Amino acid sequence: MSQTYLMIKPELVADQIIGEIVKMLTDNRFRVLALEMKRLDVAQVRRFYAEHEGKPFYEDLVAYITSGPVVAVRLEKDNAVADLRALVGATDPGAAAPGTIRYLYGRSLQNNGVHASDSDASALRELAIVFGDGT
Ligand code: FUP
Repeated sequence: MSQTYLMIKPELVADQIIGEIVKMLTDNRFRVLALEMKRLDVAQVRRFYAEHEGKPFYEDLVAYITSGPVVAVRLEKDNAVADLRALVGATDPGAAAPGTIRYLYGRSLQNNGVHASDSDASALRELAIVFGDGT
């Protein structure tokens, strides 16, 4: 079993598209180990997206993710990272495969609905930033 991190971004939380996504996760045999609605602060989000620091979209991305509460989800499954990336779909919703979360609920490259960790190392790092080291 491995863990990964899914984050429902502010525009979907504002529109209350939460249950639909959690159902897709459990229907696909992910176990929800922790789930919390929270407002992330700027320092947390800057660390979270540190790999993108300096890119043209970075400041807008940080402002957007801190603009309202997110729903943070700690998930467990065999092959969790790759399976979640497949369920989430491509970064740009316009390129996401039909049936994926971003295809269904993403609106634009920036407002693409959800975040999913891209490696086991990223998952551990991101889970620690958002949840701390506990469960
Ligand atoms: P992903 O791993 O699919 O979340 O994608 P990236 O790490 O490449 O991008 C992180 C976030 O930056 C995306 F969710 C959306 C945002 N982004 C932009 O706003 N503009 C870009 O050109 C690329 C990414």
